Amino acid sequence: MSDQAVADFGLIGLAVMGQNLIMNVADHGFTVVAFNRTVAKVDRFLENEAKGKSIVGAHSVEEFCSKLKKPRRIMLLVMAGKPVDDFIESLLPHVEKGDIIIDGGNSHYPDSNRRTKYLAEKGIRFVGTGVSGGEEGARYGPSLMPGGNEEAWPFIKDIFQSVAAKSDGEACCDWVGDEGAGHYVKMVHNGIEYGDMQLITEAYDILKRGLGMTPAEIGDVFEKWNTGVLDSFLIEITRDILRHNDDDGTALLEKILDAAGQKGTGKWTAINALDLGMPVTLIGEAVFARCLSSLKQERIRASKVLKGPEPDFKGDRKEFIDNLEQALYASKIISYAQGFMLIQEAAKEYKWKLNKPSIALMWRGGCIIRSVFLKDITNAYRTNPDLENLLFDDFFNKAIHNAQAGWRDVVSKSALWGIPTPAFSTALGFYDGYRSRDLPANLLQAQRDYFGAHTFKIKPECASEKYPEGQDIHVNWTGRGGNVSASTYQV
Ligand code: NBP
Repeated sequence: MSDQAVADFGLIGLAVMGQNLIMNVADHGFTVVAFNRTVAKVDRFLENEAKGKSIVGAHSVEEFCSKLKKPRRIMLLVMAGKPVDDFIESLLPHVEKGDIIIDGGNSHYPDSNRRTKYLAEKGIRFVGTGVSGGEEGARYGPSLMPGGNEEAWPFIKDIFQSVAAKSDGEACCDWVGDEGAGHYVKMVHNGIEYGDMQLITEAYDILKRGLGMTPAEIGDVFEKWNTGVLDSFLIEITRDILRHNDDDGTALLEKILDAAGQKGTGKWTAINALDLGMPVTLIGEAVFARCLSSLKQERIRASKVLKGPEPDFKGDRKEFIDNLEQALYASKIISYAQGFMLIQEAAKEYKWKLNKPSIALMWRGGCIIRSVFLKDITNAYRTNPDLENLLFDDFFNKAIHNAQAGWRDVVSKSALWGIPTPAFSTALGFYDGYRSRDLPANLLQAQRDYFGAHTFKIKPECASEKYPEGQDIHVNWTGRGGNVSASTYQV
């Protein structure tokens, strides 16, 4: 090993995430070598933020690699997409078999599947890791969700678990699974984040339009909620946002244009749910709610011509606010249950061994969806790692039953008042569908067979010689069609 090889860890990408993560790694006793495409940023970083820390710089990829102990542990924190592939290509001439390349950007999991295979063919161990928690997380403890080539894990576990956030003394980082599993789990995390945020905005809207409360009053409600079952980072920041006044003494929130942006991870989750045929309805609604919000000009025109009811609150306000807390809690349980249904299906479809208690633990601290609630999910999956659905766990089963009356009150009143609650409503719709032994899909099957000869199966208890159990049956509903059935299709 060259005597230049002083660094335990190398990081490429000196933007906000990279700089903060380097300092976090250095604070935990590791020597880090830093590199960036725009090389001038390396010296600037060394002379400022990195000064006095066990951080060295490199001015070329070759120098960067020569400063790393073997096996080299190299992390990329650059813009997702082509820059990751470009850096991998530029590293290849300077790394050797057994070295580890980690992509910590927000990469789409199929890219990580591809990179794991591509680099394994060259003897390089690839890791695609989800990193959550933004700037502060990177600096003081992110949630880390690594997946890829498992042979890399023993070599990076120590560093990753040292720098990750801790929850009750446990690191919010564990091995997720093969190929792009780490980035997949990060994608679902982001989807759930979309859902949590949408639910919070609906609660705010109901308090504002339904009960006529001011931002400061709503802030007090969120403060109280943050001491109970909803205790979480997103409830906490919402409280602070509601209390943030502009120079004129009014809430800045009410001046912000109501047109939401998105970067795509919620959409990826919803698309994947459709691909896998999983009813992840709440994340889907959360994405569509952002799309609807962005049609601002069209909504202004519609508001002038499309009539609806006005909120007309009667009754006990405190009781209704408690019901709203329950509606938020119950909907959140549904959203996480749906998220884990998706993860479970992905594990089957992509043949990944995904560890559900570890995933819940990784989300408990450091990341945007961190909450007390995730401790209960971790407990549920630790008690029974093969739990079919979160709603079958005793704790969540009781919780959803207790919350139900309040949840139904909120959804029905909002509908009567004309206040949109796509996430609350879809959660309740899912709950009622999931707990229905019989759904009207029999009629759907009959319709499909009527117009397209798509066939149906008979209920086992109604099977007969004419309609044998398990067979694809086509009926000539009109007496005019033929007896040929179409090939069936599945989601
Ligand atoms: P950015 O996503 O803004 O990326 C900036 C870095 O990418 C710089 O080092 C830049 O080099 C490099 N880069 C770019 Br831009 N184009 C490049 C190219 N064509 N070739 C090589 N390098 C290129 O930085 P960030 O916000 O720190 O995020 C880093 C990664 O972490 C991203 O994938 C992001 O999605 C993910 N992430 C971000 C957050 C967050 O809160 N910001 C949270 C979690 C994950 P340059 O200096 O030469 O321009």
